[in-house]
Amino acid sequence: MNYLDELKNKKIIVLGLGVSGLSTMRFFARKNIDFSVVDSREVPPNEDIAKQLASSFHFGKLTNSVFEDANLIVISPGIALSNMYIQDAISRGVEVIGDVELFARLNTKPVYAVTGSNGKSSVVTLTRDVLKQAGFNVALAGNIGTPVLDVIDEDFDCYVLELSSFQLETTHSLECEASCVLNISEDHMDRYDSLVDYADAKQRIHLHSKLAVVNYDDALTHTSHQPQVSFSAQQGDYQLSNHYFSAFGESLLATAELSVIGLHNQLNALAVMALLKNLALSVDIFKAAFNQFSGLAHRCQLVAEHNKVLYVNDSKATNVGATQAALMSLANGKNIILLAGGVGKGADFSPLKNEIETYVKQLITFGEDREKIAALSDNTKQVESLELAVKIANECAVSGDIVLLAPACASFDMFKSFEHRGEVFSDLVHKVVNA
Ligand code: UMA
Ligand code: ADP
Repeated sequence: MNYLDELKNKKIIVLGLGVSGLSTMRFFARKNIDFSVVDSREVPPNEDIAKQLASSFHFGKLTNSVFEDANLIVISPGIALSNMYIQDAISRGVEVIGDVELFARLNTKPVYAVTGSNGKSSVVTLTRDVLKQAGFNVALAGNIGTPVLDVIDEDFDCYVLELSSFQLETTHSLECEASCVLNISEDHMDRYDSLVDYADAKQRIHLHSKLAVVNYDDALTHTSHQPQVSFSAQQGDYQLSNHYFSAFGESLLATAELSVIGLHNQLNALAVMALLKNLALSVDIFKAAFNQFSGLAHRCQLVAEHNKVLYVNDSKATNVGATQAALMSLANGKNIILLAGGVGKGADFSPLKNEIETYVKQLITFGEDREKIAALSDNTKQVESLELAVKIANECAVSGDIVLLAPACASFDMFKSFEHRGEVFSDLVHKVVNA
């Protein structure tokens, strides 16, 4: 019996009605597979569609009885496996998997998969661009926004998947041509007991991989999985040497061919080369894709230049590591006016102290965790809104400075998303510079 037929004989619950839940429901409906839906919210998103497609539904507080009849739960990434009702179901023998595991069980095409604390979206996008340049019909999906089951039925040559630790927790059989853990630094500490737990979830990406890509400089990405290749600024199989991207001692391409700036972007480009190693693509293909890559919105994006002050939107810097990378990449001496704050997700902000001392002339903090970040510097202003933060930054800035939004926090205390926060910032900047 094929797996789709097996699914037809199961009592399935789709748990969570966000983007992944919606995609999973639509997938089951396309395949004539019966399912129920559950969401812990009284009024979940996609409620109407769920009521149309599912055979039964439960919205609101979870209880044990909600899961009583199920033998397969397809859980959304935003719900932790440690949830007591899920643990109870698992102990009764109920199988709990994510949409990526469903994809893995049904997919027959090559997969290139990337995880890490920072740079995932940049790396998967550039990987997709290189593969396109090489003539492949390639789909980009996963944590970047398009759920994997939305693209499984189309006729792609291969898939590039961005996978979060949340998705990897419930993925067991994903076969990859190559898989990469880019870097690991604190994030989602409200969900994991320790950094090691978080790293262990990410390492699952290599479980069935033909090639593991590791960051030589970041021990938490190291694995005993074989075969493997490494990338690094100065060491490892893929490295930067004399302003060239080089592989196994051979200089391949000038780093100037990469259109986006910053050491972190160069490392991301090396990771792309390592990930695609076994395809043995020509240097010209990488060159063309690297030339054309203009970076993603809300990642160290220049919003305006006014009176020789640069205004940079790095709203996607939702953790400490990303803010450190932005400061190191952009600063020219101590010329940064840093706007930071929001929901810290239980993070320890102290690793930022060094970069703040070295590069930040004025720290302005806002949002839920503003006080914790303010404690990192003697020269801090705490404000109630991003609007005030931009206004004060503009008043402080002199020629040569950079006003940088790199919050080191999630956005949902004050904004709908990191995109929304970045858009508000850009609008505010345009207002003050045009005033
Ligand atoms: N929720 C409930 N009750 C439920 C179900 C969900 O309260 O019954 C809440 C969750 O706690 C969470 C929110 O609803 O706060 C969304 O959770 P979800 O699992 O329904 O999320 P989706 O809408 O399916 O989106 C998910 C990813 N979100 C998360 O992992 C939280 C999206 O990544 C991803 O793009 C999408 O699947 C498609 O694959 C977003 C993200 O923030 C961008 N990811 C984290 C990150 O990048 O740091 C991991
Ligand atoms: P992710 O999908 O992992 O969140 P993005 O490519 O969206 O990664 O970038 C998120 C943030 O991390 C941005 O602020 C970006 O400037 C920064 N960043 C990108 N690549 C790296 C890297 N290799 N190391 C550290 N920070 C990075």
